[in-house]
Amino acid sequence: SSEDITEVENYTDMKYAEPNAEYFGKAEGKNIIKIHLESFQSFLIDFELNGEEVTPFLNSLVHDQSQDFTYFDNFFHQTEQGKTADAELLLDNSLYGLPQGAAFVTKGTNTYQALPAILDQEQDYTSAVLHGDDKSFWNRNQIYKRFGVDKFYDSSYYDMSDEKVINYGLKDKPFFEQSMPMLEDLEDQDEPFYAHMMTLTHHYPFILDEGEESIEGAETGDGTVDRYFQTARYLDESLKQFFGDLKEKGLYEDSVIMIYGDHYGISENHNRAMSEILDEEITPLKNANLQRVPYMIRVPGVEGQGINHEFSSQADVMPTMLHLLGIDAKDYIQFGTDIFSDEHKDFVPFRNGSFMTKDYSYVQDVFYDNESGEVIEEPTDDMKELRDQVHYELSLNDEVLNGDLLRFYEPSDDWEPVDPHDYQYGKSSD
Ligand code: GP9
Ligand code: MN
Repeated sequence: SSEDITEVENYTDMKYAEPNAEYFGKAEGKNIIKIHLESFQSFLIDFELNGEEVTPFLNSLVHDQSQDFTYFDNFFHQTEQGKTADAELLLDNSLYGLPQGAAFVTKGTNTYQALPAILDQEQDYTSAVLHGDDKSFWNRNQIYKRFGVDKFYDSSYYDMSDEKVINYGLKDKPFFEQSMPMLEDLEDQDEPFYAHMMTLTHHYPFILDEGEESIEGAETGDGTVDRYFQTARYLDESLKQFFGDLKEKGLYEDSVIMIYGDHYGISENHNRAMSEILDEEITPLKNANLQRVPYMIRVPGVEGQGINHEFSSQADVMPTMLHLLGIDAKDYIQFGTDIFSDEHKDFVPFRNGSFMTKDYSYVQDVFYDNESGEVIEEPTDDMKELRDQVHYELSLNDEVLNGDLLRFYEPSDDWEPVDPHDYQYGKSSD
């Protein structure tokens, strides 16, 4: 009911972080290219296998200051069973997924006030998702219409010949290559665009066609872990090619480029091989630490910070983007806070109620000291309060999704509820 949404609003108002004047509005009117790194965990950054970097291109974005990227090395995914779909929900809505199942599927007809719709209403952006899989996967074709995604370039727009496809869909190299004309079409319009590019090849079980590996795999004997590095390199090479193409077509310099990892690729079933790779035991605390995924952003005209160590997470992306565009996040229901704000809330809730801070972590009902890795036998009142707050936050989130509460929320007087009938996707008619 509207009373329930008021309780949520009171909480998100309390958590809200004021914009940082140095960043507020700096991306206004710029094209935004958001790149999804499938199953990419941050331990890959700077990781060397057999004395060689696995992801030299991404590493260069992190370390070459002249590229003006800011890389968040303590950024975490917060996904559950909805995997990619949960990450999408988090990034465009600052809402968590559900403890079970995928909200994309079970809450596909809810009311949302998502980033694509806000950018359209506030600044006339055209939004697009580009992905080499069928539009029905994860129920995207239904929920995107509630997010206000204007164009959905799914597999029906791409050349999906056998040699270009592996595993779930189009290989990343042909995906980026074939996406260029679509980006140019978006560029040709009068409005700025927000394009979401979703890669696919670096996905379990991490397979490539023969001759497409550029590096040897690892040698733990666990095929999943061993191949993980080879598909990561393939993804890295596809990005290098894509950046080259963007620059060539004049789409790079003046665009916001944002890169994020959606969720882990190596599950706890592979702890033995991972302990060999990392040369340390994979304890529950270590496993929580491995849930880091990359978040990198470049805003034209804004100096990159290099590596930023702020503890942050996927829920923070939407308020960060809004503030960069000069739109106050305060009007919207969001559980994350602006990463660049001095008031950014630097605790990271996981979907299962565990959470991390820069000093300590709460994993499977146990508090740990981050530095020593030791159990904190007697947590302070502050620690227990934060644990309770995280649980409260997650329960409010679930009320929003289960009660479809955004139906009762009006972000502003001139907000127009998104009408799914305004959107039609897919080249093939249905
Ligand atoms: C499929 C792709 C994979 O389209 O997004 O989803 P995942 O299995 O990672 O959730
Ligand atoms: Mn995924």
